[in-house]
Amino acid sequence: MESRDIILIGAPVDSGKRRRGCLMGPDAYRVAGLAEALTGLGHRVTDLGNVVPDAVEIAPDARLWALGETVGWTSSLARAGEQAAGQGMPIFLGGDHALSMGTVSGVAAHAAREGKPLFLLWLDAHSDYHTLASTESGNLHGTSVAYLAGREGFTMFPPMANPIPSKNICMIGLRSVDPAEREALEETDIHLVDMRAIDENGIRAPLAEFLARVDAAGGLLHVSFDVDFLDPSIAPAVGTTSPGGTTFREAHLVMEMLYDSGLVTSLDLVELNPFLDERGKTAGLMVDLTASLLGRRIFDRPTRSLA
Ligand code: Z70
Ligand code: MN
Ligand code: MN
Ligand code: MN
Repeated sequence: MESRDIILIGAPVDSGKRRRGCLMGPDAYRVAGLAEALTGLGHRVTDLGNVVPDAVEIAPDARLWALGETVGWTSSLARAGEQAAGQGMPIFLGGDHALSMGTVSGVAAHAAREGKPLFLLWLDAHSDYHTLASTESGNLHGTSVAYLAGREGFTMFPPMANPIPSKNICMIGLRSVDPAEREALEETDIHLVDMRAIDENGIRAPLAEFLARVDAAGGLLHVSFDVDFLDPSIAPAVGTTSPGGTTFREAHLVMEMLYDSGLVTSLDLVELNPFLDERGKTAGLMVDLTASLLGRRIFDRPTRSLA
């Protein structure tokens, strides 16, 4: 099995929405044994500790919650992400989903330097495709993909120097999309896999199709894994539960397929709120899923026939 250099980077971002607690996420992953699980699979693991946000001077905006803090995180995490992507496979321990504006823009800068296209797999109940103008909640964790895709109006943010083409983005697990997001998404080439599609056709085919495109393009692949991709019955540690999410089995299959593809070059683990967890259940599941993404398996396939 291929052994990788994995770099853990804590991103205790809690500014992307009003409900607090995601800042405890990085330590919950550490306590749940993420580094040990990955070392046990033969990987080399370095934990760089936690990033802090840059200090920025931005006037508060009554419509946008904690704008300055999120802008500060975006610039500090972009630097950390670009640097780590040059040294191994970064795993960003969130923190809420606003952190991806920084981590993915940093990884995108690295990909551009390598001359390779970056692909983005967004595993989430939500599309996080609001602009600063369209968000009704003012919660910036709901705007990350719009920023990364280069949508207009993020004027207070660091310019997105390497926007990700919409055809390189795939969202799986969708079940909570606001009307303004939906209208905008329908104008793009973003590959949209909602829960109905998963119910009707399974989760395997659309993921396999996306991975084949990444492979054919010789691309780098960033996976952004929101805890609410999972059904809240198995992953209760999220601020706003969204029923009807993916099952334990679907999620493990996704992770195993990602491992088999050999394409994943960086990963965000976001929206874990340990304050809302049940005896570490969600943190432990996220560690197990990350282990599946990095090679943990029941048997090597194909399974031998007993006949
Ligand atoms: C809604 C908004 C959101 C969680 C993302 C939801 C955004 N579209 N919520 N992740 N948990 O507020 O913009
Ligand atoms: Mn999200
Ligand atoms: Mn979400
Ligand atoms: Mn929200």
